[in-house]
Amino acid sequence: MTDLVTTRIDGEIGLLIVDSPPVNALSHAVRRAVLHGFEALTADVTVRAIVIACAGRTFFAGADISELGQPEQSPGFNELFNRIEASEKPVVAAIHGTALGGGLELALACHFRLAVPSAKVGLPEVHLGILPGAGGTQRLPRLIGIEPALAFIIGGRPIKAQEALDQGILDAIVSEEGLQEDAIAYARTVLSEGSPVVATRDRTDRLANPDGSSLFDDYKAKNARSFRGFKAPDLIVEAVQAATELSFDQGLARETSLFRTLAAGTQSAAQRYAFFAERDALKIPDVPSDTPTRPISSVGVIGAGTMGGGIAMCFLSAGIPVRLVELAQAALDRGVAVIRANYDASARKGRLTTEQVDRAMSLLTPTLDFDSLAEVDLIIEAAFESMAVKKDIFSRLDALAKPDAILASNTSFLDLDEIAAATRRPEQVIGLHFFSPANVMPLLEIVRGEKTAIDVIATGMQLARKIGKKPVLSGVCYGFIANRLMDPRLRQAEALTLEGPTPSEIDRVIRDYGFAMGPFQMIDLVGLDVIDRDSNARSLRSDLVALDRLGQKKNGGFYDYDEKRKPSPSPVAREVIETFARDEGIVDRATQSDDQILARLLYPVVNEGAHILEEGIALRASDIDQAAILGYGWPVYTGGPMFWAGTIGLDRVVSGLRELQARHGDTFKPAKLLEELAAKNQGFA
Ligand code: 3H9
Repeated sequence: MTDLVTTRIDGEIGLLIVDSPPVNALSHAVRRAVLHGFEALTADVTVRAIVIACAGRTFFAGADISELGQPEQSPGFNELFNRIEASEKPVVAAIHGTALGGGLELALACHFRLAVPSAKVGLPEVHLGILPGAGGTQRLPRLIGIEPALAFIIGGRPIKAQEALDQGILDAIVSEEGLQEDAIAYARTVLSEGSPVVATRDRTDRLANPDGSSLFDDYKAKNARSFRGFKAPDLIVEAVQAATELSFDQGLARETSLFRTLAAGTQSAAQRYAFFAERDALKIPDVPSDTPTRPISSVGVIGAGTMGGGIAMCFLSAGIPVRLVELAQAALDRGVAVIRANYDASARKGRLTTEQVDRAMSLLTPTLDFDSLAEVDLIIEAAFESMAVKKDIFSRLDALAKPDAILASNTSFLDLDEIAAATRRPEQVIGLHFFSPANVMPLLEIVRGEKTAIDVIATGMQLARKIGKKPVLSGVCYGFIANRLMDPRLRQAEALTLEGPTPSEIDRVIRDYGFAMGPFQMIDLVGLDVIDRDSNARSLRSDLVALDRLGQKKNGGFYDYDEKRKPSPSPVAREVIETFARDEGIVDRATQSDDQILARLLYPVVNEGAHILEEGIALRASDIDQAAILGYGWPVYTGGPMFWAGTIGLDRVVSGLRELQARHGDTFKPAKLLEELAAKNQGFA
């Protein structure tokens, strides 16, 4: 009928097939084509039931995200879905791939839902800062009940077909290969058996709620911690509550109004931006997506410490055998024991089965034999952060590794090109920079050296996804993207506390902004001796370390800790801060407003991001935002530092930096790029 929709008639059954690559998003054009095709089948008197299916890799992946936030064009989602639901001819949704967001909402408006065993269904809108705005919050509770619907919509996690069948979202699972034929046969059976056609909107049997509004208040209170900062979850609860208190049409209107509030807000704009940023990060202009990659079927990890062990776990969990190399048996045993303990903890929490743990552990070969690395496809060095140590390791690797092996360093700060120069194959050297704890944090910086070969970069990007990480490409500089970007926040936090605001005040402001913890909490957690250990200059941290205050692990750091690791302000740390301030000649200590604290800590981050961008270390501003969100837990609903700066206005950031420059010197001098964009009234995007 059109390029987007074709219809076919098979006896009494009309089949409507949508084909809008890559993921059949329900753009305005697709909705119009679906409505058109649907009306044609409805008007055909020979057709007694209708099957809706999609071609290509998946059922509808939801609304076209790039159209959200704009006025909805006709036909609107509800107009189309209500039309489908009101059909007198039974309508069957035939699902393969993923039915997500508006895609699942379309299926909920159909009278029957079938899926292949490998299919998944979900309402992931919450991850885009919105709520299901096409009937999902009204129809789903009618199908599966209130609390399951709340958990499903607020969790946003797609579930497998079998689970969806058990919950009552699906009516049947059909064969993997014959979806459309099976759906047609199902529709025939519906007709021949005269199965009742019940519109989801008319169902009320699962809506009983003896607890009234307290169920919803309790739900909000119970989840307040995980909802913290996000606007969508509370409004999702309100929309589902409306399903229990209002008629279907009134509930739908309430859902639309809440949806529009969220879709027009900054949080959703930021989260939609983050969705595309994650995908853009995979695109490297001179590394086309069809660049051949090297097979990686075995990995060597040098160093069984916290980083090395975490890195090894990433590969073991993905089913890739790992040789873990250490210098001494005791360190090796300790490393293996920690890996085992981490896996056992996951099993206890029900995240892994014991079989999965056993399988992962069976892929681990701990060894003191450095030469055994000669057999593996990829070697990742996670040794002590010292250039001499790393160069020695890489020259030894050069002598023994397979000719086509990839040699990677997990260095956080050191010059990858200098490390690569210790080998005769710098084109095979790459940085794979994991974030601690490596088995948990989603970011993997793929560091591209001056000579790193294209296929080695492509392999790194692909491998990252294979082990469940989100890669961001970085050029070589001190700290690469994420650490370099966030370093100014750390420095300014320490400088600021000398001027008056306490560590607890500063941490609170940063938490209020949306981070899970403030910079001082982070230093205490990581260990005061770990950060900046190469620097010999006197600092607040070195003064605390001199008192053997190493953080949470020993004697407290900026905070004191009780036996349950609960922090409290530390009189000793206060004394150290005051003494240091006096020695630095800072006498005028005073409180500052939250806005001043925020500007002091975060504007320099934006400025550093601008430098990273203008130096070409990051390919695009959104890569920097991804690195901050995924590596440092920068609140995703702000979009990351660069996007956030655009939302508050780059001119405001520039004038804030200029004020700080006037008071504290050129550390705060605005980057040229930042000034230029601010002058043009543009954002980084
Ligand atoms: C919604 O439905 C709102 C409604 O409740 C109410 C409305 C009133 N739109 O991820 P991939 C692009 S909100 C536009 O690499 P995969 C993506 O950018 C929506 N574009 O593939 C990429 O482009 P490129 C709720 C989309 O196989 C390409 O497609 N739905 C959309 O790894 C391939 O994507 C969701 O949140 C979209 N909806 O994963 C689902 N989806 O190649 C979002 C994808 O240029 N989508 N693109 O970079 C996904 O989760 C995954 O894409 C999916 C496929 C699992 C479908």
